[in-house]
Amino acid sequence: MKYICIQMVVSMMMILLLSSPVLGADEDAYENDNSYDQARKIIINLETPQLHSFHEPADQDWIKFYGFKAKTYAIKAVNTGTCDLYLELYDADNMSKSIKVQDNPLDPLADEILSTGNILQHDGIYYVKISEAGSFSENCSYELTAYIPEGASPGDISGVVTDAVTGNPIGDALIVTDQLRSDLSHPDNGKYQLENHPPDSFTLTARHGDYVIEKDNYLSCVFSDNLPDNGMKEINIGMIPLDLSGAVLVLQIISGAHPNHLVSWQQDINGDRQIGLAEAIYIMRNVAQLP
Ligand SMILES: [Ca+2]
Ligand SMILES: [Ca+2]
Ligand SMILES: [Ca+2]
Repeated sequence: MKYICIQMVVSMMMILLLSSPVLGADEDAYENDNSYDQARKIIINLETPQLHSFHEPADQDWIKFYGFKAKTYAIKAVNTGTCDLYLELYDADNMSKSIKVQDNPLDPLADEILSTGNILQHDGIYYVKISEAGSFSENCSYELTAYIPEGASPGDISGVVTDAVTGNPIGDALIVTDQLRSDLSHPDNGKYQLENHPPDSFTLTARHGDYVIEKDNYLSCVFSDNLPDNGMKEINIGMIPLDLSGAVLVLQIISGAHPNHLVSWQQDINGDRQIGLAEAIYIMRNVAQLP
């Protein structure tokens, strides 16, 4: 009896399966996702694309992600069929109108990349609606990815910080750049390293002193330079001490008695791109503790 019951259940399941409506072959795995509240998440920076299609004229595909303010995201739809892809970005805070539309005006079959640029006004959920512009195409499929576009490859900036008078390494010199990278030079050898520094132009500042009472021991230096893509930049820094030896060094440089190739103009304090009387007077005032 038991055996017969099981057999009947199996037979009924077979009948149900065979009589179920067959899903359209081109309906993608993310259906139903025809409105924002049915949107599927997309994983940022995942290389494997989501495979989507438009299986009927009314099909819309919605995805969502959590975006950070001022961060740039790219939503890329690669056209693997024959439809005109149309992308719209929505902010969950106001779904009445899209905040950006992406649709190549020249080529209906173009891949579309919607970049958020700097339009994300706050941290939060953002939606992207992908639909077909124009009339329905039978063969409509596309591959979808979302990623944070990275610029050119970072590089490294490194060097040694020394005392321009004695040539001895200086430890604990503070090296910072306007790209928000920093290091303190090594006490033993004066070396500093800024790893994975963003490429292109940067401004590096070196200073040394008592960081608690904000008293400088050396003239601070400012270097502006360009870091090539994936490149390396060596910047060795000879710092001029804010004491009599530094004042004498500057006077020697002015008189030509000291090669100034070790001391770059980046330490100038009055912006004339050279080490001169202004710097000597500045140091002397410092030594004499004059305002
Ligand atoms: Ca779809
Ligand atoms: Ca859909
Ligand atoms: Ca298009």
